[in-house]
Amino acid sequence: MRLYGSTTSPYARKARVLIKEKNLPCEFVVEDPWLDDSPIIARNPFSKVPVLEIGPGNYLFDSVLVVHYLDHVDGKPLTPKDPAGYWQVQWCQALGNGIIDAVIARLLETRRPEDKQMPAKITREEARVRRAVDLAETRINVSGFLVADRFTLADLVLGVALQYVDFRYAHDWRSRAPRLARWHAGITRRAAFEQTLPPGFVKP
Ligand SMILES: N[C@@H](CCC(=O)N[C@@H](CS)C(=O)NCC(=O)O)C(=O)O
Repeated sequence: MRLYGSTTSPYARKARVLIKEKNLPCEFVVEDPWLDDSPIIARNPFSKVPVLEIGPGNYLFDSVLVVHYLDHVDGKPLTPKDPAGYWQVQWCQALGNGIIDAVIARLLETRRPEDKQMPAKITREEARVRRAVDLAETRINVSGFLVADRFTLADLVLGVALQYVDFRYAHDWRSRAPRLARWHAGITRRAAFEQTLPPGFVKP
C-alpha cells in the first residue's frame, strides 16, 4: 500500500497515525494537492489528500474511507464490534472531522488578503470549534479512552483533530475543557502521534 499526503494535512495524519499504530506495510509519499498539475489529480478527481493506493491503479480517497479501509485491512479493527461501541466511535469521528473542517475553513479565510477576509466567517468557524470542544468535554470517562476501555478510532480522530487546533488555531481551549485536556495529553503521548507531528508544531 502507498499513502499520498502532505505532512501538515490532518486528514492524511489520521491515516498516518493509524498506519503506525497498526504497524501496517504502507509507504508514505508526500505530494502537494494544491498544484494545478498535481499528480494527485490522476488519483483523486478532487485533488485532495489523503489518497491510498491499495493495488495497481486502485485508489481510495477521502480520509473517512481511507481510515475505514486501514482499520479493517488487517482484520484487527480499532473499532468495537458491539453496536453501542461501534456507533459511539463513529460519533466521535464525526466530531473530530467536524473540528478539522472548521479549523481549515477558518485558516483558509485568514489566509485571504486582509481586505477580503470576512470576520463573521472566522467567528462562525471558531464557534463551531468551541461548541465541539465543550461537547467532547462531556464525553470523557474514567477509563482514559473515549469509548470502551481501549484505544479506538474515537481517540485517534479526536486526538488528531485537537492537535490540529493547537497547530493552526492555537488558543486556550484547555481551561474550558480540563478533562478533555488531560485525556488529550495522554493520547498524544503515544508513539504514533509523536512520530507524525507536523513540521514546526510547537507543543502547548
Ligand atoms: N473530506 C476530505 C478532505 C481532504 C482535504 O481537504 N485535504 C486537504 C489537505 S488538508 C487538501 O488536499 N486540500 C487541497 C485542496 O483543497 O485543493 C477528506 O476527509 O479526505
